[in-house]
Amino acid sequence: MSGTRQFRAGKAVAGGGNVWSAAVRLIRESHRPILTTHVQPDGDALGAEVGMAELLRGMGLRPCILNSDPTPRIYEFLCRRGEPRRYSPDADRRRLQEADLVVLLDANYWDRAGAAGEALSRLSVPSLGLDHHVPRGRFATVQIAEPSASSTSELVYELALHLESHQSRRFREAIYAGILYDTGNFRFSNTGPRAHEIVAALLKDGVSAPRMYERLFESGTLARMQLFGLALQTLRAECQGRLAWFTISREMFDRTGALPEDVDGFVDWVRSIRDAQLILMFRDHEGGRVKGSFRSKTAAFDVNRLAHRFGGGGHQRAAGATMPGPLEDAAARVVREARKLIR
Ligand SMILES: [Mn+2]
Repeated sequence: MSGTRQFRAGKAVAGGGNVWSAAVRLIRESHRPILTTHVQPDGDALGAEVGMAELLRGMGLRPCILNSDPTPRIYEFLCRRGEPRRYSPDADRRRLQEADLVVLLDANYWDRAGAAGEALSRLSVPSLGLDHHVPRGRFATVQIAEPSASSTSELVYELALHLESHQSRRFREAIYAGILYDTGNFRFSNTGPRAHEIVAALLKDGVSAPRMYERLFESGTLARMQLFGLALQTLRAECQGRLAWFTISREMFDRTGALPEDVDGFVDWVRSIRDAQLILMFRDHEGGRVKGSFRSKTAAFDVNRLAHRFGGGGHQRAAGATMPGPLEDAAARVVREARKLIR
C-alpha cells in the first residue's frame, strides 16, 4: 500500500480538504469494501464494524465484514445474520480479489487483526483506518487516528455525518453499543461531551437505553459469574492496595464451563476497590500463552507503556498484552514492572 498518508482527525491535508473528506472520497469510489477489526473483537470493534457496514449498505455499496475471530455471543443481536464472516483463506479468496477498499477499525496496525488483517494488508487496493488507540505508525491510504475519541464507534458516527448517509436502526444500536462498551457506561476517562451528544442523538432517534443495557450487561451466563467467583479468590493487593491483580487459569474455565469471551469486563469490576489504582488481570490463553489486561485509574500510571514492554499496547488507562506462560510466571513478570511504576 503505497502513497500512505497519516492524518490526525480534522487536520488539513495537502491539496486542501481534510481527513474526513479524504475518507469520504475513498468510500465513494468503492463498491466492495471489506471491513475488519482486531482479534477478539469487543463491543466497540463490532459496533464500529456493524455501524460502518450499515452506512455503506445505505449508500448502495456491498460491504463485507471479515474477522479473524468469532463474534462473542453477547454481541450477536447487533449483527445481521451471517455477519461478520470468520475469515477463511480458501472460502474468501474470491471476495478478496473483488475488494476495492479495505477498512481497519479499532486497531492501530494490520497485525492486530490477525490472519484477516494480514491478508487484507497485502491487497493492492486503497485502505482506510479508523481508530482511537495511540497510533503506532502508518498503515493505510487514509488514516484517522483520534486517541481523544471515546471509541471507534464514535468516529464511525462522525463519518456518518460526513457521508450524509442514512442511519438505520441497526446503525444506531451498533454505535450506541460501541460507545457504551468502550466508556464502561460513561465511567472511564475517555467519556467526553461528544460521546454524550452522540448518545443523546441516538436516544432521540429511538434507541432504547434499558434494552441496550440489558442486552450488553445483563445477558451473561451463570458460568461466567461462577468463573468470576473463582478468579476473585486469587485477587491480591500490594503497595498499600494500590496494585491489585488476579489470575484465571485454564482449570477455572474447565470447572465452570465458561468461555474465554466471558472474562470481558472482569478487570473493570475490580476497579471498584477504593485504593486500587492499577489493576491487572491474567488469564490462560491459547497455545500456552497468557493474556494480560491492564487498567489504570490515574494519569500517573500509563498502562499502554506497561503493555508495550510485553509486546502489547492500547490506551493510557486500558491496555493489554499476550505473553509466554505459564500463568503465574507471566503475572510475576508484569507485577514486578508494575511495582516499579508505583514506587
Ligand atoms: Mn475501541
